[in-house]
Amino acid sequence: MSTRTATRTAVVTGASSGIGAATARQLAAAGYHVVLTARRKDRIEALAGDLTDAGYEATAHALDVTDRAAVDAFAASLDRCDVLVNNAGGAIGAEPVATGDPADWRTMYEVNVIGTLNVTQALLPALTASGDGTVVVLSSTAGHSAYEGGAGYVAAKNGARVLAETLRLEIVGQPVRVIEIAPGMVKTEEFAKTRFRGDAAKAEKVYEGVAEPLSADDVADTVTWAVTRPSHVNIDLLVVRPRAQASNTKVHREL
Ligand code: 8X3
Repeated sequence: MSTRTATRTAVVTGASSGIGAATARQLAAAGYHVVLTARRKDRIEALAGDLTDAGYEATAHALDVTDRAAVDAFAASLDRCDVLVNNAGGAIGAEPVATGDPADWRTMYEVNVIGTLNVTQALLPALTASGDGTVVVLSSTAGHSAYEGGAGYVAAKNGARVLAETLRLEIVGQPVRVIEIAPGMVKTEEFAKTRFRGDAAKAEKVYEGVAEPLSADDVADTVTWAVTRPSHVNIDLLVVRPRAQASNTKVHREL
């Protein structure tokens, strides 16, 4: 049981599962007081409880990042914020441009871009006031190159990428780092299932024959590494893929 007393606070969005949950666990272990946010209150409360039982500092706050009033109220409730990990996001659908549903595109833009914008805007004053703040944007390799069937998600992740890149330009000189982590193929319990609207067989196909897709912990490890570099070191962009994936469209499958 750890007896450490955390002073620095890290907010993680989308902390109910996958990369967000793994990042919350790793940042807690790295000595941060983690504030877990997600829509699913039961999940983040359970994880915060586990972390507290393990001797770490963790609290849960139910939050929909697309609800600006709720985001503002959340920001006002925090005593401090040193690190913000914008992880909430995801893909819906894999239809080609010709047939993709505009409603899916809109939803993806809302959560991946506007959600990141909402939370970043709301917490930027606290991050700056900390004197040593860090904003992390979990984008995706999809934010760096297109692939067939990916356009809606690719467009949204490009939006998140550009938000990070632009913010870094705009706040240079202020004590806040802006880090983009762009993961490739990560096998989590929910990403592909959500994308394929609950179709487990389609979701499983994404990883078919791939020896070792990245795990949520592999990505959380890169987030934690980037965040825990000395304050003057800004990891602008970290792209991480499994060895079996050379590009979004070039994947080695042992079938
Ligand atoms: C997930 C990567 O290849 O499914 O962000 O778009 S991919």
